[in-house]
Amino acid sequence: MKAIIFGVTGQDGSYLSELLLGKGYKVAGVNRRASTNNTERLEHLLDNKDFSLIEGDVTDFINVSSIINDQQPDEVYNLAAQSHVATSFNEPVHTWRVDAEGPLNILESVRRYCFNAKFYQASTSEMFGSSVDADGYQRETTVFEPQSPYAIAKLASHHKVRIYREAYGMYACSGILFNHESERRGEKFVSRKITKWVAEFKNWSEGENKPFDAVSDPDNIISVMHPDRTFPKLRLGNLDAARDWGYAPDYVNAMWMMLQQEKAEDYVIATGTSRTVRDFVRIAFDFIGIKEWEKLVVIDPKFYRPAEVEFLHGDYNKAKAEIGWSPETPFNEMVKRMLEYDIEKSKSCRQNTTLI
Ligand code: NAP
Ligand code: G4F
Repeated sequence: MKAIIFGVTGQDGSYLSELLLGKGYKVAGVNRRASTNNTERLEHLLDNKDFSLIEGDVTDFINVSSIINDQQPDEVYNLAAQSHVATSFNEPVHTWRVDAEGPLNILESVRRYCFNAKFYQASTSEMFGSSVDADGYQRETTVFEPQSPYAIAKLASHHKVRIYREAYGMYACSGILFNHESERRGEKFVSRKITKWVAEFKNWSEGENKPFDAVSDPDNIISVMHPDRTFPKLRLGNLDAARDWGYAPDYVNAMWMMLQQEKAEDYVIATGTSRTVRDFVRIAFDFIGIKEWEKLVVIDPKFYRPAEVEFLHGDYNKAKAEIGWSPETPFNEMVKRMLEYDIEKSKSCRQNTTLI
């Protein structure tokens, strides 16, 4: 079997590559040219004889259609996106090109040049926006009320996938994935921003022999032993937003399972548990033994969004019943893994900095 992954350099692209290679697939990943190395998450796969990288950009139809035509894949996974919701308010046109036109370029290329390939699109719980069913869940039948340029572009693609399935008879489906995080999550998403900060703070405060004063300076934490040494507080936006957070490796498994069915269908992939950003912060601080975390956090209006999705809570019963998927990794275990990874990473960065 041969798969193409658009968005291979991202969090999900790296886990999906591992999963498919483990199942004996040949994997071709499409990555954009960049002025710096963007294959950090894939370093351990670059020598695998069944793994290859092809330069490409989903906004370029000629490029995308040549890749599909040359490769003749059995499965196509589109994970490529401008995936940061806050950024989409600053770059709505770019977000539309990548997140709405990009999937159309791939769908149309598959239809013309490789009709029997199965296609997976990365749809998102952001499409629900402010909509929730009376029982407090979002599911496949919930009305969509997108609240951001990102969600609108993703919703356009979601409908296009349905049209290519219903009108042209292609095997095309969307996973409506709720938030999923990991040690490989981008550092500007709130989960990783928190675990990275908590890890760096732990290492700093231990280096300072623990005592610190977080009250006398509104923006910084001060070392009591060396008052000239400070550490910036964690700056966050809306702590009341609630998300249904799962673990990314569990979620890429669902993508693959969706393409192994007789008939293409869309599925919600979630954990069924919703927590606030405040809960995430509290649990992360708890792991390093800090209860009074409020003193270490600054609420910064810069991180509030012009329009917010306040509450996400997914019902994954259709996926459980029809494709046999359920989440496996508990929330606290996920936060622990992210923190342990960031603590080690921050230690090695400090050592390298000292060496330089
Ligand atoms: P991510 O880490 O931001 O990865 C996005 C990938 O898309 C990166 O490889 C990026 O390449 C690539 N990309 C961006 N613009 C491109 C372009 N013009 N042409 C080709 N590739 C391009 O996102 P993720 O967390 O892995 O998420 C994967 C997909 O699932 C995305 O479509 C996202 O919108 C969707 N999704 C994610 C979540 C979640 O919680 N993680 C939930 C629901 C849906 P560079 O490395 O060069 O930037
Ligand atoms: O981590 P976030 O940036 O993720 P968001 O906006 O929920 O989007 C992620 O999940 C979507 C699925 O629902 C994906 F489609 C999308 O691609 C992406 O992966 O923000 C989560 C919440 C928001 O309510 C935000 O307002 O955290 C709040 N938040 C509070 N302070 C913050 C911050 N978000 C960020 N990024 N940074 C903050 O400082």
